[in-house]
Amino acid sequence: MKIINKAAWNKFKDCDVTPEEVYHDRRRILKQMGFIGAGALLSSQANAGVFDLFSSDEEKAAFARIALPHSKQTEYDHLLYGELTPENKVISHNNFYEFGTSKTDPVQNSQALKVNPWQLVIEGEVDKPLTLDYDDILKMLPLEERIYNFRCVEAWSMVIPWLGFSLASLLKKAGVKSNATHVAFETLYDPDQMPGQRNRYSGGGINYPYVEGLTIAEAMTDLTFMSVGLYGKTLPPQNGAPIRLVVPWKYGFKSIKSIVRIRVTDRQPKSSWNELAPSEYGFYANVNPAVDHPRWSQASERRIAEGGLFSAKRIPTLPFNGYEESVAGLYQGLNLKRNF
Ligand SMILES: Nc1nc2c(c(=O)[nH]1)N[C@H]1C(S)=C(S)[C@@H](COP(=O)(O)O)O[C@H]1N2
Ligand SMILES: [Mo]
Repeated sequence: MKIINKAAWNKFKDCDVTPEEVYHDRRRILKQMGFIGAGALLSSQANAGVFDLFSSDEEKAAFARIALPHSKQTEYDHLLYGELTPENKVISHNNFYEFGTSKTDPVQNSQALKVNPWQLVIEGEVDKPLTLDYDDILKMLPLEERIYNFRCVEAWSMVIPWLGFSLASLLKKAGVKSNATHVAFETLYDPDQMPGQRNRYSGGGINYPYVEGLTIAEAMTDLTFMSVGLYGKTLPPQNGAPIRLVVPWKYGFKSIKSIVRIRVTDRQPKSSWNELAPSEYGFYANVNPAVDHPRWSQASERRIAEGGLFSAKRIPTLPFNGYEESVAGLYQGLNLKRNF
């Protein structure tokens, strides 16, 4: 990873080209910006100026995906099954009901989402409540790449190289009080930007904002990840920019996107899908091939690859999505059929 070269940036900014020339040559500039590894270390103001030169939302989104410096964390790699899902699939086949309920709605409707400036509040049963802005989110902790199996409750799956840091390392910055039992998460609520939040039908019946929760033991285990990027760059909006949760041993709906609030609490928080249909979606939502969804089997899954969903290969689903050795200990004595 190249670190931004300040001289190169100044040259680009102050050179003689007019905005029109820049505009017409924007594809080359996008490439050049990528080449110098721009973004992560630029001030958001400098970013905003260049951002305005790009006309379409797709171009803005392409520019907005900034390369992020990171190290690779391989501790869980031996638990992976299958190859990496191609990036174009990871960022075009999504569930993000705030932008519509079909798989292609999020990529189509989310490109103008304003992720910078952003505010993430960490509050509740903590010693030191925190308010993080966009730059804090990307820079306050060293970024790791972790490749995880990802399994949606709808029985499709991917293998995704995420960038981010453990939730535990973030919560330690705020200091978790000893009476804490759970952690609650909340997605941005902004119907002006999120068409799915404007009425009950466009957003799949969810009572927004989308909320999720974990037990404190789940939150503090190392596997639980806060993602700020994938495939080496910042998250695109459709995957939950600027920051989302990734809990790889649970069904995908637990991995809440575009988070604005993390509240450490002393009671079990609400979970949007559990509220909507408690007989179908539990609070724990651990991937479990032995407990079927009332309307379909969870014994196997379609692994998304090149080609359409229905050309995807069917593979068996593993207990805890393959992470049994890392997390089964969290549930000792718990009846996993009842607590699905
Ligand atoms: N705020 C919010 N978070 C969300 C969702 C959503 O609709 N809204 N969908 C969930 C579901 S069902 C899945 S499978 C994953 C999909 O993540 P991906 O699109 O990055 O693959 O996001 C989860 N997080
Ligand atoms: Mo999902």
